[in-house]
Amino acid sequence: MSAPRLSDRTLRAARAGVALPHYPREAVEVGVVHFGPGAFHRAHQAFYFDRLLRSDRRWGICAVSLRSAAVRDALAPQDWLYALAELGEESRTSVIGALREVLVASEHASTVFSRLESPDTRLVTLTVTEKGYCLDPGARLDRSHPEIAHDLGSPRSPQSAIGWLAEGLRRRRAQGIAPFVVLSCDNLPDNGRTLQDAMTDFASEIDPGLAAWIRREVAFPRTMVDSITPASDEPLRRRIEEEIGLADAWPVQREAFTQWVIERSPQLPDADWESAGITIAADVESYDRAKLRLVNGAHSTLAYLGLLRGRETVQEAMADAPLARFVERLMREDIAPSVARSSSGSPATDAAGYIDAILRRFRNREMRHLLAQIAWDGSKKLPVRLIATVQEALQAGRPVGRLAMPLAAWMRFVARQAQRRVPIVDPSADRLQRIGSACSGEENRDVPRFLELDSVFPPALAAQKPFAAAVQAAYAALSDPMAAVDSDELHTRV
Ligand code: CS2
Repeated sequence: MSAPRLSDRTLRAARAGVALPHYPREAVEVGVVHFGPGAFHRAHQAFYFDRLLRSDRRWGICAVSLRSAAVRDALAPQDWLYALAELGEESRTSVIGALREVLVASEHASTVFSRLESPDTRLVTLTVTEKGYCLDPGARLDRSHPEIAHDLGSPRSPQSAIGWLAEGLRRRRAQGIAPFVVLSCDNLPDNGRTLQDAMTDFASEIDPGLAAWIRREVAFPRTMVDSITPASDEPLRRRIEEEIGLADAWPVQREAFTQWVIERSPQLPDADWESAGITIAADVESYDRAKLRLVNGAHSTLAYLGLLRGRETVQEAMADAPLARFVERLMREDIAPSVARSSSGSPATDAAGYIDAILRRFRNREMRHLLAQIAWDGSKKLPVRLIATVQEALQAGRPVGRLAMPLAAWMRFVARQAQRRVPIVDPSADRLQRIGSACSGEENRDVPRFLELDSVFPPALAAQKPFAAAVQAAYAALSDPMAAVDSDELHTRV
């Protein structure tokens, strides 16, 4: 017989050893509206709000999914409860109670608006992935993006996260309600400013007064979020059912390590953020630079090179000794010099120690993190994770041969997917499919086609001969991916 379903009613029957919400859930108020209730939000921000709720009941979450009903349908019968497995040397499982509701925006627009308008809503947080910001290559709003074009035409019935935020803010302003604080929790450099720019670009098209008000009154503190969150799978569901003795349709898992840094801002509501484990810092820049370039840059490198070398998970890629050595050298010799030094106690002050910790995290044996998950959306991830580092290296006169390897590996990966007719998960999938299908394996024909993608490679970079030559050399070497990462000569040549 299968276990009873997790819910407020059955929670008391959970097995001993599982951490349960230590607060009366019925007293929890909604103080946060969150866009994008995927696994990362539920494993990360919701975990921190769950901790805050132990002593402050204002921080319940109304989670909004723009279109998909999957999370809502899985969690509704569970009173929005779900299990979080933290995986490491000492794994632990807890039940998170911070979600108060999950709304599907396209079905319940008026409820979403009433949450956005409520003075109790003090924070709006977002995890909508890089592509959810609808940005152009210059990191400004892409007005030709179909959802943005729709929302500019019908701003009262939005489809994009930007459109929802703008309409929520417009309504608050019209009613004289102070704005909420907006926290972007996606892996974008200067995510707060980037979102604020996109919001003002949007608002200036529909109402310049609103745009000026957003600039002046709405705080968009910068954040850095970090915790490796493999997608939920059937073994996790089974494991959780066994551990807690209750069935959970959609538990989540992440590594035990987790970090959330939020920029200090006078508008940030008063709360005991630090006791929940959140770091409030004046300088988030050095944190997010180090995190995006080292954690995410190395992750994408492992993904593309690992997949070409027949590996399936991060753990397998790290057990592939030449590949692990390559990634370590890339981090220490090529990326670390571009990670700003700071006096604020951020990880950047100790790049070597930070890298040691990342390598340990990648080797976490309790996790099964698919390289294919990291490989998604490469056209949006590479500019932030690796290309910015390449540009700085070239400016500083450092070699870029090693940094060119993951870029060339991405090209080979795209070509392989296209030629095997495996769908490419990427907002530029159609274009990548066309380029990939036309690839012949010859570096001087294939690489220039990819370098023409100006949303990935800034034209001024693509035009630099040493850069194009380094990518071509790496691409040629990757005709034999097993030998490629061992060839040292390649990596030092510019
Ligand atoms: C990963 C990230 O899927 C990916 O692209 O690189 O999700 C990574 O696990 C997190 O940013 C770690 O904080």
